[in-house]
Amino acid sequence: MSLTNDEIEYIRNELLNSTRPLIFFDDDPDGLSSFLLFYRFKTESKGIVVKSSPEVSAEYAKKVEEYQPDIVFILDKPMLSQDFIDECKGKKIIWLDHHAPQKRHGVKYFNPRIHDDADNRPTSYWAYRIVEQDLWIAMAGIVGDWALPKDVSDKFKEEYPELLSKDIVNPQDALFNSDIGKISKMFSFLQKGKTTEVLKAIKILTRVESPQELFEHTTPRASLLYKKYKQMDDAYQSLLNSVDTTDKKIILFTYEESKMSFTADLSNELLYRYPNRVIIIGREKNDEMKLSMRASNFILPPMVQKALDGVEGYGGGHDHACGGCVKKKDFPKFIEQLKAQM
Ligand SMILES: [Mn+2]
Repeated sequence: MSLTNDEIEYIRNELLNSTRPLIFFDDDPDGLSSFLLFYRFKTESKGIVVKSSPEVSAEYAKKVEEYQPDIVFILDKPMLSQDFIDECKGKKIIWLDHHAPQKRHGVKYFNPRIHDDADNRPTSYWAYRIVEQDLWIAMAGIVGDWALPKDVSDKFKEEYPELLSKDIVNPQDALFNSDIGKISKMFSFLQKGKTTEVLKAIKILTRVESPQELFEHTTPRASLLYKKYKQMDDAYQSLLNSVDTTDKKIILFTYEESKMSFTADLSNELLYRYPNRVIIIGREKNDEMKLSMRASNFILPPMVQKALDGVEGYGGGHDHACGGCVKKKDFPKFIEQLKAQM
């Protein structure tokens, strides 16, 4: 069992009966999609995108104080500061997420993994189950989080065969090889860049009527979005094209701090295109390399541990996605020792 029908109905009623909801959401396609679904169901809502940190920190309590909502929703954020909750002084807060379950006081917390740890269907999936409308927006968020739950994707393929063909059965192909995947990418790229521009784009997205409008940019507002997306995509493609793929074991891409906000998009796409290699994105800072590593065909943590032998640094994480940090001077040694195990 995942989120129960009672829980889904509870959240729906709270949203429906609210008069001035304030919604904080994550700045990825899943977070944006979840917000758009809630907003379009309850247009009195106001949204605030929470960028650059997985946590809704205490500082955001000021926004609550300023806006005076009757209820606060937190969507797709893995963490919520207890100070934020305390500073909201008893205001009703509903937090819907699908990352590792957290414990907080004074918040109504909904997470499918509390009931079933294996169920990490995206927040936009649950948001769709709550509002039961705008399936195309939900799918853009779901696919963006590398998921393709059977119930909604079957329904979507039925309604929009041109956006997702029946032959596509795994999440990677949906993301990189379908038109709903392109809409998902728009959701990602439209949230990059200057905040004022991002807010404008989100505002337009709340009004777009159909995937066709967005995709074929049949209205001036959709053309504007498409233009913004295209600018970001051009920058992204030039980064992607600059990645050296001659090494058949490891794809290594390093960049200087502040230069880029495409890390996740880039590593996901490289992993999709080169499933047999280890993808390493390194960010240079002072005399260190901060690493983000991905691999589909290797279990990374033990390999990373071995590669750290005689290297100043640390690393670890999930089977197919790890993080780490090593001194620049030891970086070549780390890479050699990683390669030796492949
Ligand atoms: Mn998510």
